[in-house]
Amino acid sequence: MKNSPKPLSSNPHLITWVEKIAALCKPDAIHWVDGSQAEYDALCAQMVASGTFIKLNEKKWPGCFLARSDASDVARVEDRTFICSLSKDAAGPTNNWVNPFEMRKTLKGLFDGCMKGRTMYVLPYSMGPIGSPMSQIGVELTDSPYVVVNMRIMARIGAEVFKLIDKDFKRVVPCVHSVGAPLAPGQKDVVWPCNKEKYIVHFPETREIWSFGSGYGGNALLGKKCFALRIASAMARDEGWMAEHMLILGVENPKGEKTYVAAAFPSACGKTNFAMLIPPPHFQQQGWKVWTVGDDIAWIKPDANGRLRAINPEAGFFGVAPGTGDHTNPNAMKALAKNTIFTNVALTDDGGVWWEGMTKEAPAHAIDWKGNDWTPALGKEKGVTAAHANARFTAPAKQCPTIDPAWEDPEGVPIHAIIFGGRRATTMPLVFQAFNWSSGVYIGATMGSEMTAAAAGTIGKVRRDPMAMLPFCGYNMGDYFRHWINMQKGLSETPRVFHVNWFRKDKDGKFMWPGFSENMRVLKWIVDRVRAGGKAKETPIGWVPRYRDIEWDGLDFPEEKFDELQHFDREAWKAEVLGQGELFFDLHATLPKELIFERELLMCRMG
Ligand code: O2Y
Ligand code: MN
Repeated sequence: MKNSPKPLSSNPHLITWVEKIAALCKPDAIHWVDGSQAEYDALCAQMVASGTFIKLNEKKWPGCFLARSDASDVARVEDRTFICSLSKDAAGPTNNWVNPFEMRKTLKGLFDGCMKGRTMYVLPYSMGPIGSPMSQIGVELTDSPYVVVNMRIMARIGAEVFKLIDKDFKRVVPCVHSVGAPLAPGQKDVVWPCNKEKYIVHFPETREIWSFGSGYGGNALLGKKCFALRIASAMARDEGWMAEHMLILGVENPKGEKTYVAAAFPSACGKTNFAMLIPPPHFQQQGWKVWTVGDDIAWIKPDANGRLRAINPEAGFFGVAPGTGDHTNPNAMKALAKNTIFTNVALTDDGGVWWEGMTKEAPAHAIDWKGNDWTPALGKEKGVTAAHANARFTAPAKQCPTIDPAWEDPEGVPIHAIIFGGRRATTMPLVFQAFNWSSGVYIGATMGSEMTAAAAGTIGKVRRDPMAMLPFCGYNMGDYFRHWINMQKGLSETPRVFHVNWFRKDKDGKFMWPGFSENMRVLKWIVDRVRAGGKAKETPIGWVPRYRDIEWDGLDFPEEKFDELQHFDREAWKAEVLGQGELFFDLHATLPKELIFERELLMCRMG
């Protein structure tokens, strides 16, 4: 090896493991990541020189870079994501399972020599604030400098994490990542190395992650979906906490009291927008504020008094750019205005970035995410988008104007309410509250969104995505539901559970609810229910607000329209409950009986 510097850790287990993986992957050099600004700047400069990064106009986009991925490497690859538990039943029918012994053989072949011609970075990271009792540590060995700089935004990395590993010998989740593109001597690298074969592999029992072939997002930034959800969900089940695909926000009322809410939505439901909600002017004048703790993942644990507290294990936002603009999410726009890495957005003629939905008017000319000339006419006439639909910004969370002062509190924030949501054109009212914890778990377990396009005959069919965790649960979904049921048993205070749907349509196919800032009205009702004994009406599906229970000042929303939006349609609900049974059928072997009873109770209440 050309370059094997002195390790930045004295932990003999870590050093031996790094040597073992280096012997397998055969990198040209090893770089122990210290996490400093100087190191970050040097890696960014190196990627500008190699063509992976384009430095943006420093005046308009200070500290920002653009990366364009290979056109075949643009999103998470669910069909190439594996849960390799010892038994197939432990992974359950909703995960891709491969026998771990077989998978280890496959990985050995794939990783043998896969880093030739490249540097292997030893990247230590903490998910959660350094030193928090709720945080967890991982070390990612990666041959991608793009991963290192993105991880520096998304997690706490570097020397201070090595210190923890050395001092406490805290258990570390080992993660090995390669883009799977070794270089022969003298071979010129490509701008975005990757491999058409991809493997995103999790071993929940030994708590290991191996990722091959992709340099993109959730496939490569292994602290995020792989660790903070798939591996952490298995750890959480064993240790009595919860790793959830949830945003966390705090609602401050005019008295200065804060109510924290964790919310799970499937993708394309405006999760980041909701996490950064700006209340309507009337609410602001009264003193209502919404604070952001996290936009994607929550680790939730009972404290010594039996109350649930949550941390955001991440330090940044890996947000979808298209659709994000000053008119939809000004807080996200401020968060990404500097020190941000953009991936697969368009490059404007003044050295800035643009994507569909950023501004009402498109620039007259740009370079699209594939590096081709783009004009609005191309968009209109040929449907060519300037940015990829899954284009991303990687932005530091601390730059968000509404970041909660307690977002890095090592003890986490108290969770008073849990919200589940979906994108449903019919059936689901704007908001309802579960009767109790187990009916709330049922609501989360049966949530889903209507499919909007894709395969013929699927439009309007509900894709069930329990707790928005279907692609992210590292074990059997039936056991996961049982864990949810069990979690309540040790609590002194149970968070209230709600379901929201911002997307119900009227008979003409128009959205009935304005959404965005106006969702504050729903949040206020939720806060009132949690804190101040807010009023509601009982229905077969749960507690619902009446018109007079919602704050309407500043919005012209007639009572008849609200009644239509909240309408409980018995026939539609009968079909809904039948549909809810389909997922339960697949999970029948492990489904907790509480959920079967909840379904029967719901059917009885509906008559
Ligand atoms: O496409 C990717 O690799 C990222 S997916 C993602 C990123 C940030 C937050 N959530 C998600 C998701 O798929 O839920
Ligand atoms: Mn997500």
